[in-house]
Amino acid sequence: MRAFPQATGQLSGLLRDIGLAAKRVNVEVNKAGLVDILGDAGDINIQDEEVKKLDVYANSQFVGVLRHGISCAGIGSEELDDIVVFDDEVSNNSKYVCLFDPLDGSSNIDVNVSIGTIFGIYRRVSESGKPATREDFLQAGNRQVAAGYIIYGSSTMLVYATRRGVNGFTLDQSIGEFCLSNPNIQCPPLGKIYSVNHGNFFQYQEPVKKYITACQKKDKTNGGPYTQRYIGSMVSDVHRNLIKGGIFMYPGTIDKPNGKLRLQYECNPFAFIIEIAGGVATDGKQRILDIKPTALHQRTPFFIGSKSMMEELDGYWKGEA
Ligand code: P6P
Repeated sequence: MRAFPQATGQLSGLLRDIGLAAKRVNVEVNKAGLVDILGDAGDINIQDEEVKKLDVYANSQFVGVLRHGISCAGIGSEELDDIVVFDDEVSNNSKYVCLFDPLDGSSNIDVNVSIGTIFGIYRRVSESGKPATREDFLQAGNRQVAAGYIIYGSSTMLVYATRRGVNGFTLDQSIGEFCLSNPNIQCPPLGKIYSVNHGNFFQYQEPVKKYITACQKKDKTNGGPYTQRYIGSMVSDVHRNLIKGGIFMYPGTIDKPNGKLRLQYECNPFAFIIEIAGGVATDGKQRILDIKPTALHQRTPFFIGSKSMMEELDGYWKGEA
């Protein structure tokens, strides 16, 4: 705030609201299994996936804090079919909208694998003083003003990026506050970890298969050997690669040419973060952040990570390697 005395404080307020919801979700995630919050809520969400109770709880927490804050005019959520416009006088005068996946990797809840929340924040393009509109939520990722994630793991971390940098905060449970633990995170330009679901290998396009095979053949003479790590929880896989260096891939397949991951609230936030940290994110052909969304829940093939590894992959896409 000192650096920007003209700032209204709305973005800081929005991030504080997200931190509050994250602390509440963290309490439930930490005791999942002890209370009847595990298992399926019985519903099927728009992704045609069984909705687990923790998903529903997490979604309600993020919608609730953002609706009652002063900084957000509306939200788009992986759990909700359509956008939610907070049509009240305070919200209609708020500067931002937020897109989020309230609990990504929820299929891992029952087996105690780390899961996470992913969010992206945009300055609204619709007229202030009036309700947010659909185009507020269909902006290209390069219009984000901030993006981040919370990882509910061995410790709970909030990592977020603005154009000034990427910073990580670890939840100190004894005081209930996120404390700066990872200032100015930079993604190492060289990595030795590649993350991909090998079960789909024979469904991937040739450039992807060639790159994966090249990863397997790395040794001490050409920057390897590489390690394959795939947790199956995107927040965990991308967070590890952000800190240690590496590449995460969720390519399109014969069955799902656009892959599985969602552009607006999974890929765009991570693409924003990784680029601010010095890495690269594409759909195989173009920057993720340059894609103009046409639908709230659209999917995209997703490749993200260390600059040098992404450049090597790009060589295969271009047919040069
Ligand atoms: P697959 C979790 O369900 C998720 O959306 C991401 O967090 C994760 O990276 C991906 O799906 C894993 O999908 O098809 O490899 O199991």
